[in-house]
Amino acid sequence: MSEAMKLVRNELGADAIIVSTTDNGSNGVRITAAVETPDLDLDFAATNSESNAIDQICDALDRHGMPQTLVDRLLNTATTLASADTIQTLAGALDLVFEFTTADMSTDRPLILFGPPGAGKTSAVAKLAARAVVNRTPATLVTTDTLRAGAVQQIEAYGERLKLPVKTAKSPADLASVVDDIAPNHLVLIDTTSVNPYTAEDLDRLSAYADAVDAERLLTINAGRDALEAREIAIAFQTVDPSRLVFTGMDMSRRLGSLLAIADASQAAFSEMSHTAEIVDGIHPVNPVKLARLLLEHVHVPTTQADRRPNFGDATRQATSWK
Ligand SMILES: Nc1nc2c(ncn2[C@@H]2O[C@H](COP(=O)(O)OP(=O)(O)OP(=O)(O)O)[C@@H](O)[C@H]2O)c(=O)[nH]1
Ligand SMILES: [Mg+2]
Repeated sequence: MSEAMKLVRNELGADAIIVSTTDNGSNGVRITAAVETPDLDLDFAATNSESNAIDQICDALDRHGMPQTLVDRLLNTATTLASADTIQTLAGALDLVFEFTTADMSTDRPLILFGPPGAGKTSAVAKLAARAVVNRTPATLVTTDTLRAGAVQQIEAYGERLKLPVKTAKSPADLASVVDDIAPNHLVLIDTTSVNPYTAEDLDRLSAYADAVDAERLLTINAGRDALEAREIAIAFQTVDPSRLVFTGMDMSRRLGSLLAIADASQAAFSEMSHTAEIVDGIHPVNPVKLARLLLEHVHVPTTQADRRPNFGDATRQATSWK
């Protein structure tokens, strides 16, 4: 036995723990020993971090308030990714559950923005136009909003500041011919009259304009809505078949459940986010990591001014900014 013990110590070191011993009579003794290796310690720590990450994601999703079925889907997906990094785990789950595509700023197709009243449509058109100016892409603004008092003047003011042409279309047929007349190397950005999503007449009017041109359809909605209400709004807008989502007012909202509820119900891709009323550098593409950061960031209540602003790391702030 003492000889066998010496062999165990030589093989496994002084920290070896004897699990069992058996006397095999004339055949000698059998000793079963074990040792805790540093590798085993590391594995154990990683497992803890992974479940920590899932707990943090669970807390964050709860706090943002969103349909339970969606929370379950994200958590199930996050669990399969099994990473110790909370942001990466949530980003991975968001990437698998939702689609992310930035607004196509090539001049191939016009972009038409629509959404409920005051959602930030006209400002978003101007913000995308400002991006085109920075990228040196020629652009033309078109508005079909000839209904709201002052709407044409508002977009003309943006056009004047950005030194871009602004055109007005009074009917779907008019929109088709206005867009046809614009030089093909121009990015065409189309603003629309606001739509009450629960009014068939409003939705029909919007559809008629959207169908008049072959444009990328961007549903524009301000953040901070009740998630269930937002979901119903997205379902109502499905008749217009949006392909991308623009979220505005990100600076005025800490509960982001409505964003995920809208993306889930509309089946449209996360595309752009605006976190300021300023036009220049006022809109940014969304990707899974940015969205994950926002969802996790907003879990704590910010206490300083610096905390209040989401960190859009790749944003290059321009020298001039104006509303
Ligand atoms: N803080 C903040 N304000 C915003 C943002 N986007 C738009 N706004 C402000 O929201 C208000 C409404 O914006 P508009 O772009 O006129 O909204 P709209 O959807 O075109 O409005 P209607 O055409 O009347 O339906 C304006 O005062 C904008 O400056 C944003 O991301 N953050
Ligand atoms: Mg408007």
